[in-house]
Amino acid sequence: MEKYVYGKPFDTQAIINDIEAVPGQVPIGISAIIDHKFTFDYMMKPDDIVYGLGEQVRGINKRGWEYISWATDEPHHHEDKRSLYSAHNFLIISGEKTFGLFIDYPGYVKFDIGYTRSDLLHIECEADLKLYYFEGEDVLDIVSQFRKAIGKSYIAPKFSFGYGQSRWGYKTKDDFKNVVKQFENHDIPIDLLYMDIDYMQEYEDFTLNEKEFEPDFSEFVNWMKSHKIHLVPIIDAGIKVKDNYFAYEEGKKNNYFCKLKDHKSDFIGAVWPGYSVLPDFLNDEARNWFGLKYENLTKYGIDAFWNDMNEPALFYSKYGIERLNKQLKQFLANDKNEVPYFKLCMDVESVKNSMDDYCRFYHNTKEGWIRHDKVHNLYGYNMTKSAYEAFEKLRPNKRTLMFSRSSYIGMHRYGGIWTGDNKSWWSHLDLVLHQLPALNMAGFLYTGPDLGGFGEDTTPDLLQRFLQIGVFTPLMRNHSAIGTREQEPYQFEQVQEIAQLIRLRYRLIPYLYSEYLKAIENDTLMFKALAFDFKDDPIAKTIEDQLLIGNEIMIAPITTQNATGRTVYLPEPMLCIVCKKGSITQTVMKAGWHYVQYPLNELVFFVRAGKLVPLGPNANHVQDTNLDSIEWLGNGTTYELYSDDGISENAEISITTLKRS
Ligand code: MIG
Repeated sequence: MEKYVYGKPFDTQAIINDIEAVPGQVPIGISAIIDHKFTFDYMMKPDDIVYGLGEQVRGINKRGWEYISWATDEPHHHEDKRSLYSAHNFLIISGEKTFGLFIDYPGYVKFDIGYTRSDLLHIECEADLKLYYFEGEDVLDIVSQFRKAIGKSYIAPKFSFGYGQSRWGYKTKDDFKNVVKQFENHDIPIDLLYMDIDYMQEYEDFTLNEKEFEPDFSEFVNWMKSHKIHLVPIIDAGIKVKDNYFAYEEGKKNNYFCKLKDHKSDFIGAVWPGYSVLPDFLNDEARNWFGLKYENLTKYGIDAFWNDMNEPALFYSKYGIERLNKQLKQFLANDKNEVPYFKLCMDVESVKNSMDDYCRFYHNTKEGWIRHDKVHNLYGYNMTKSAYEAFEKLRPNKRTLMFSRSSYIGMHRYGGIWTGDNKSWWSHLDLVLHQLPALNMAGFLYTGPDLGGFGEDTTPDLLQRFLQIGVFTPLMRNHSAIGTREQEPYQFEQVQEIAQLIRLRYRLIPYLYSEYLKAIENDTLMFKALAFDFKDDPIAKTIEDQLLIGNEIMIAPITTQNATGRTVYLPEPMLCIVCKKGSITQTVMKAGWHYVQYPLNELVFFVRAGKLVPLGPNANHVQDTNLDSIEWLGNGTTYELYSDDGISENAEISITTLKRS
């Protein structure tokens, strides 16, 4: 790893144990600074593949499109987008020359990866950055160097490997209890139940809805506990502007919110609670203060959270609305009765997540006052760090489930991420496969998509296909938006087919958790593109719809409607595992291309030759999963199991070699 410094970079703390900068130029490509703009250009060979960039749209090979690192509340993950919620500025160019780059700049960064010119990789951002350059034997070697440099990933509590049910719209105690009862009645495993913004009083962070949850929230939490359910409340970034609301009053008094240019007045944006202020997570005291507020929920025994709206999302701001008001007046005063419709729409749309607003507020950091746009991508990262640091005090020696919507590299030490507001679309199944390896590269191991799709109406077959991927992702959560078709498994007549997938997930938990710990411990990937392991196989390099999971499994999910099978490429001989109604068959397959049947009501995947995967007995909760009896998948002889107590902060990991008996 080599480090190059340009201008005066802000310390993002992405890299731990930072190294001395090397003078001069990156040994590859051409870097330049003109008018305080940094550019890097590299001529790619025709066969070069570009991996990385974490949470982004498009393929595993990032080549052929332009991407922008700018954390955005983007509910339309269409292929024409350039930014989603996170900024993961790490990429690997793999070809004749294989190298990695980490652009440690927390503002706006553009990556033109063979978009403008098919042979040109062009990166640009403001000239205040650290650039890390990695050379290595291959992709995996570079990934592991990078992962060592950014520090160990957050280890989620083991219970978070259970199935989670979520829906934006659960409001009353009974809404929540009914979900649990339905799962119990249908004998479907579940460990987590998510509470979206409606549990709060008027969307005020760290409050409980007075009618529903005050004053007997303890009772409710205990009811859930007795049903082995962990509640997972959401926390939003914005704090409602409201007199006598403790979070607002305390933060205002102590100057914990982001300020306007005068460094005195609070910046006023708007999110769910209406006008809101933004905690200054880049300020140590403010970050510390906000984190300790989670105590309002941990004191009831809550041990799991998700952080939302922390790009930060802005529906509008006071300033944007003032401008829009003027524009609307002009528009209404137009006596020609002509409607400049598109302009009107654009004016209205432009108040949302506007660059004007992001340039309007400031953070009070150790390095002085800094305008938000220069450090935009660090906001969600530091919100999550705020919680993590507080959990060490609020829940000493215990792991707390925490995942965030927005992130930057470095946040992986404090929590996981989910991939935001996907849709109930078939194309978003492929998106999951494309994102997972890149997320792992950036250090995010505890991750997964909204299964079933968040926006729009799902269908049972789509949900099943989603779950056939979700069986393998550490975060396995079914989540949907308010107003969409309800998509809990029991909403469909196929409930038992769906339940079968979740049951298999629980039987796989000892294995999945083991591979997850392995990936963290050894700075490796839990999800790999085939090309990462089969680097000399020219076909493996082109496969974008199959993934390797851990060291043993390969998945080749169905991602198209009505398909009952698909072509699968086996880079080496494997066993095809077919799970159907509780019984499992294993068939040896030769390397090469196959057409594999994959009906809707089965789970089909592959175990690599000479490997073994332990399947435990059925369990309806993570605490009841075990390997007391094992059904072996694969034709190997041993499996190296990583395990720990699943809950202590610095739990010792034990490594056991399991032998097929
Ligand atoms: O503006 O809290 O991505 O998971 O259900 C939408 C409501 C705000 C966005 C999150 C989604 C969550 C929703 N939130």
